[in-house]
Amino acid sequence: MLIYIDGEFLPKSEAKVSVFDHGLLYGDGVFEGIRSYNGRVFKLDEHLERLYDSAKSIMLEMPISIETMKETVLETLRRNHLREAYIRLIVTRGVGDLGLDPDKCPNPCIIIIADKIVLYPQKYYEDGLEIVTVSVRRNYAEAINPRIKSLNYLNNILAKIEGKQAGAEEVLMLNPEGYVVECSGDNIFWIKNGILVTPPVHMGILEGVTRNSVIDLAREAGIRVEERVFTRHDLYIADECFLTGTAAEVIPVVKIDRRAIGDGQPGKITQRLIAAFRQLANSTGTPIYTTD
Ligand code: PXG
Repeated sequence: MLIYIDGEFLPKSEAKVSVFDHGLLYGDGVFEGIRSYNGRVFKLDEHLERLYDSAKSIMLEMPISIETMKETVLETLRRNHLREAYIRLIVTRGVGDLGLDPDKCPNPCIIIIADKIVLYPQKYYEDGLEIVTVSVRRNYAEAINPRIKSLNYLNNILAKIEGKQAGAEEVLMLNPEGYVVECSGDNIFWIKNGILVTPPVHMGILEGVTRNSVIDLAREAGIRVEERVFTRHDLYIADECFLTGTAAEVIPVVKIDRRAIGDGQPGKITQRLIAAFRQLANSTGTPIYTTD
């Protein structure tokens, strides 16, 4: 495996960062999780735009242009001969001293890891997931804004730990006001009387690339989509529920806090959107190899 790190492609054993890197010392940096299907990178421009927006928000000046970054991501995939991949793009504040001051870190560090994708078990898509609400709240937008895909994921990790202790693969997170926002690494949608609902981004969520694709696909299919505030009660009485994320794609939820959603089976609209998303992911994207 060859990993891109600060202008070089290095074998895994040699791809290392300094212990003085503020990404390690403070979680000071931003990242993206991107996927390629069948030799094409899915929604690469959207992921890069979110990365550069996250960097701008934390006042991290990107050392290379978005175009160069795009080409470097593609080159990393080529060097690893990958067609179906998971790409982790990381930009840290870089090396500084032991203090917090980001101004002491003149050179951000760019890392691109491209690996084979580990797929979720097929049974999750067929049977659906059971999720539970955790006590850990999603961050206040005024603290670490969830719209920033920052290297500081402790909030989500604490939620994940709590979920695993309850035997759940994914967890439902509320914002500080108690409204449903998202899961530890996925966005949430539900359907009632044919209307698809998901929280608006200002509620304190990551604006998922998969989320946005599913909203577009649903609208194209003539499904009404509403981005609005809702509570757990709305979820409990929903007809269908599903999660979206780069790794998960679209995954049905059949039980929330021990309550069966609808008839306790993956819903019809959910199944249509799973198929529509797979079709989109397998037929679009930036070609990695020019012969494609
Ligand atoms: N919400 C959060 C908090 C996320 O971290 C998503 C939603 C979905 O966004 P995309 O753009 O992927 O549709 C994410 C992203 C993992 C893992 O290993 C998952 C994410 C990030 C990092 C690791 O499960 N999900």
